[in-house]
Amino acid sequence: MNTLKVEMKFSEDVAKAKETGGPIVALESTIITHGMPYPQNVETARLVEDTVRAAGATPATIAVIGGCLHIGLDDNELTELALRDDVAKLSRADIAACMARKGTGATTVAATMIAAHYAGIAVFATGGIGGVHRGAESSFDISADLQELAQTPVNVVCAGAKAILDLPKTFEVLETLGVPVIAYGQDELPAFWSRQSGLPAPLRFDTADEIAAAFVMRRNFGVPGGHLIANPIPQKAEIPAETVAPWIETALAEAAEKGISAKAVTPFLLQRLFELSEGASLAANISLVLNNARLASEIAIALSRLPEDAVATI
Ligand code: PSU
Ligand code: MN
Repeated sequence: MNTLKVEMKFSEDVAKAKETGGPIVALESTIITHGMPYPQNVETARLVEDTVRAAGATPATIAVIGGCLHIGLDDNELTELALRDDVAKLSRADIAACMARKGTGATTVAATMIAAHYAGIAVFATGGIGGVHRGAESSFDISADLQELAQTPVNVVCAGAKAILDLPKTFEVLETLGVPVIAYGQDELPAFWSRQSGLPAPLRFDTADEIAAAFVMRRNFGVPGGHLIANPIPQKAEIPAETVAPWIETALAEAAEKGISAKAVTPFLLQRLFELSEGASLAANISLVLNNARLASEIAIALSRLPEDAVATI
């Protein structure tokens, strides 16, 4: 039954970093295939990888290609993913089915966490996690990303949950699930395109070392699950919440009118925001992802520097 083994391929750089115990930052691929238009998607993916390298870590962009779980992509693979419009959006529910059928799919936050953990990578940078959609009281649309954070031990660095969501409900659910939600360097949770959400952060940390220590302490204590680190978008790139709000209202109304549901909701809203903002939402999105890649690299480096005995139980 050889064919039913998980087929996993490390890129050369990632294999080398694994051998030497060097810091690695996992990166998702749904943001490339379903989160940004071409060619900005592939340009951003490359920039994010360069940012991780410049910060002293090794990037590992994750995707399923022809059934094989790739941990680290080469430029051809990255470009092909970015160009194709038939790539599946994979989450916990369907990543194994995609691998069994030898399919090709991009990994969401949830699926990237699963794959990163399987590959022994504890830090992951993204843009914004999925969460509780507005109107979830009737649609029940709550991203699988939240459950994943509750069970898979990976540090997920984001700029908050995407502001198209119901942010108070998203953070309520994270609290219920026991996920440590950490604002980086401020007291308030950030809101993706904006630095402020009006919601107080449950935890605040100001250094990567503190984040790494809290993560290892949680594991050593035997508490499963990940960490969510909410890193505010850089000041010069932020779009004030009042500016974004009407675009979100319009996009949400259109989604409802068109009956957009399930996996299509987030990509539809992001694309409409890009159009309504005349590209401003995308420019902000790119800036915040790069900022998250920098912080994730610092956390990966901090983790790799912890003494052996501190991480013995990982
Ligand atoms: N962050 C971005 N753009 C994105 C996403 C995150 O800046 O497109 C993706 C992530 O892969 C996340 C997904 O897991 O959106 C959430 O989708 P859903 O709401 O269907 O769970
Ligand atoms: Mn959903």
